Amino acid sequence: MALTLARGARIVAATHNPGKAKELAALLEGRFQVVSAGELNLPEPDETETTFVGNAVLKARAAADRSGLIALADDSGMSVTALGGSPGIYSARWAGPGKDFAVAMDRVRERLEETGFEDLHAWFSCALAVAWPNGGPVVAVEGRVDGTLTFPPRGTRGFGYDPIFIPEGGTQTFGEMEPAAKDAISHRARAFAQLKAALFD
Ligand code: ITT
Repeated sequence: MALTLARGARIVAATHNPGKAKELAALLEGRFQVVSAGELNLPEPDETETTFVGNAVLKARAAADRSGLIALADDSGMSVTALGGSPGIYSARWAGPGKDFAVAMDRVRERLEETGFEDLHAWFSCALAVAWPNGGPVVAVEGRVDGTLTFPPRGTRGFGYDPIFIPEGGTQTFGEMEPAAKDAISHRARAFAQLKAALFD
């Protein structure tokens, strides 16, 4: 039997990041009954894997087995070409324990300054994983959006590194764009489209 995620299913969104949770809720568009990891008091597992997909699977697996519900997890980040792909899977960690993204964005700027700002190309990646409880199956997909970095940061919308990232073909940063405009092209939306094609009835 094909694996499907039926309309109306009760699922847990396995994220503790409010910015992500908001975007995931918009993408899910009322299709499922979504409870958050916070509402269920689920612990945040250590992200010990070395890829976005690995960490998304780890988070979905942990939440599904803890909650007994189908779990959707997101592991994402921004990679900078001139920095050899950093911060990548360490994107959240560059903001430090206070989760201060002004600090993280400044760290990116400082590291780029050392390279003479010659190459400002960057991309966002998003891996989404759905895991069924009790050691059940897991499905993972990955989406990406390329763009250019700009300093100083611009815009107060979105979250994380959005104020320094201009998607390819655009002029505004993700931090300046309407949420719906970001949702139309983002790494998260692109991963989500694949999940939809693979699993939704
Ligand atoms: P959970 O693990 O609880 O979901 P987290 O914030 O720790 O939350 P990640 O380990 O996946 O999640 O870290 C991803 C980081 O990458 C996130 O904190 C953002 O700073 C950044 N990021 C991911 N998607 C982004 C987006 O759409 N816009 C801006 N920054 C983004």
